[in-house]
Amino acid sequence: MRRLRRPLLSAVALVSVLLTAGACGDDDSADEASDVSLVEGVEVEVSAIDNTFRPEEIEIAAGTEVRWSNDGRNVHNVLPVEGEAWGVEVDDFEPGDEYRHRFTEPGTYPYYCSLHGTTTAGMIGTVVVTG
Ligand SMILES: [Cu+2]
Repeated sequence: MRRLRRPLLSAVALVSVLLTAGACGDDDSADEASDVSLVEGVEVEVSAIDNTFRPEEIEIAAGTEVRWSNDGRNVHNVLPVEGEAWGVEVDDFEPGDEYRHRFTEPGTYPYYCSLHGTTTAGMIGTVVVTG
């Protein structure tokens, strides 16, 4: 039970640290974010448990950062159904690990865990990014 519910302040602090640090290895969206107003101080969390993403679908404004945390006892991954522009592999997403990605382009981004699901069933999730 490492991951207790965190107060919002903590999430804001985390985002601030990331922004201050400038280079975040997990967030590869910075380059394409120049013409999008970033949603600062907001982080939407998806919890990966065994074996479901919770919530399975989230809706966010473009520029918002999503944090996936592995709150289960198994390794998982987060793979986009289309492309390889984001996502995290099992080695970097063991129990207790987190992965962040900032979505800057409106659209629907389905994803899945290839260990416990397919692109259409099982351990799947969707990020809906509104403009
Ligand atoms: Cu999984």
